[in-house]
Amino acid sequence: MAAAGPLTIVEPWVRAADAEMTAGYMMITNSGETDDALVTASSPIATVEIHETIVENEIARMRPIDSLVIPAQGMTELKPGGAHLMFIGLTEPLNPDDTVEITLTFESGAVLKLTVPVRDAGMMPAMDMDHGG
Ligand SMILES: [Cu+2]
Repeated sequence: MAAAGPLTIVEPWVRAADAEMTAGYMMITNSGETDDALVTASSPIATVEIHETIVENEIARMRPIDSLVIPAQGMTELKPGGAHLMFIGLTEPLNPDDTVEITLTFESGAVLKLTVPVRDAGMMPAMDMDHGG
């Protein structure tokens, strides 16, 4: 678990993948009195974007967003089917029990460096990863 000021990262994980792209998930809690927002995510192993999932005509699509608000006295969950970190152009395969270094930067200036475990997607509920291609 990593924390900076009022921000705490809970149960982060990255989906195992052979190549190309994958996604990362976590809960971010904010015990402070003011809203904050995740504005940048980076990793040595890929380009990282912040994505949200929107449903149009009953089809789920993902798109990059500039920031993800973490409300004061609240929390935001990045989860399959919702907001997530998108890892694009993986430089190496990710296997269960590997770890991924992730740096998160927030609007407040807070920076969190995480070492995140890789988990097998088969252990998680099924979900289509449709990026529209
Ligand atoms: Cu995505």
